[in-house]
Amino acid sequence: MDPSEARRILDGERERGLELIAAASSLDELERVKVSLLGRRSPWSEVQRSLGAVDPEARRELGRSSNEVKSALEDAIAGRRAELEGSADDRLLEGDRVDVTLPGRRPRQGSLHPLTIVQAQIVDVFTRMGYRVAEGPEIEDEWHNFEALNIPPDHPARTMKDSLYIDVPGLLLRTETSAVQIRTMETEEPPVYVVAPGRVYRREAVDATHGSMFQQVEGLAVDEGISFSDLKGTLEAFARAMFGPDRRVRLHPDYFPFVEPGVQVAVSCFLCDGVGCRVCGNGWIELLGAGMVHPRVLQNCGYDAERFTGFAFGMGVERVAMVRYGVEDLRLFYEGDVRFLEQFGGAA
Ligand code: 2NL
Repeated sequence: MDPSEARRILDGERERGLELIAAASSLDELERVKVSLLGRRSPWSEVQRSLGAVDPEARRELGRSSNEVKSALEDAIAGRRAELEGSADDRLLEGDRVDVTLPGRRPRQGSLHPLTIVQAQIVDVFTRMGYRVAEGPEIEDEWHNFEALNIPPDHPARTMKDSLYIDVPGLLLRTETSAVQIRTMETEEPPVYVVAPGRVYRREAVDATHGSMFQQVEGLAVDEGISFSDLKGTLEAFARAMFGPDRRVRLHPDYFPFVEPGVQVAVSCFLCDGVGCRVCGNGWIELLGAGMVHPRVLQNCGYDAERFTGFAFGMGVERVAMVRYGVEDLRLFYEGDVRFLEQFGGAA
């Protein structure tokens, strides 16, 4: 190769090379540019290889120029690489950027279960009247669940058909929270004013208004001089606190082994005020059972039934909640469907 031809190539490669390097827009592209400028098949390598045939005087001159071109290109490549690496970092940082001034995402707010709300409201009405809350075991013995409550051994409620017994003889899942109140009377002297909220279990076919478990609030007042009118006044106060100040209470005779007399309690409908509507039918909503505590129950707990009298009542929390919220199928309370549950809001 003619030395002047070689010089022309070196000058051209330097100029072309610096342009290509500056224009490289990625590290990959820069690598390709480097190979095309200084690789084995590059014009610069060709000049390098031709040096051997050039006479010594010119070779020294040309060799120096060739090395200069090489280091100029290498410097430019190193400079551009540093730029490209820097902007790759910048892009990464930009992509990961967090705007700390954005408002946060609110976590979804939970709410109390409607039955929890209603149970608390029922219990509240009575604690404000001076009642205390009593709790007890869900697995009971036959004495507290039946015998003490004047439910004799041959009573149909005691059969396997109606109650849920467990493997241990004589023990069963409590069928009403009365058992808790029996325990209270066994351990405390009158006066006794307690409410017993809790789960109770029965062997029942599951349908829109029945399940094998439901929640109950029972109440018990035993003192000197407690009369049936105290029961009625208490139930009226309860109905008004739960369903509004204009509510009236209606009592029908009913039978429970643990009370005498026993009554079925209905409240005037809070939607139609007792006229009759789709919800109540005839203007009255049957809500609970109650009565004067049977003297034998008081005696079973060691109380002097000549001196003390009392009343008791029991209601299903599901029943109260269904009436209160107009829910027509009790199973909705147990399916855990958030679309149903979130309608009751109360984060009390
Ligand atoms: C209902 C009816 C009732 C009682 C529960 C009771 C408790 C004791 C003594 C006497 Cl310790 N009675 N409880 C009385 C009458 C009715 O419940 O329909 N419950 C869901």
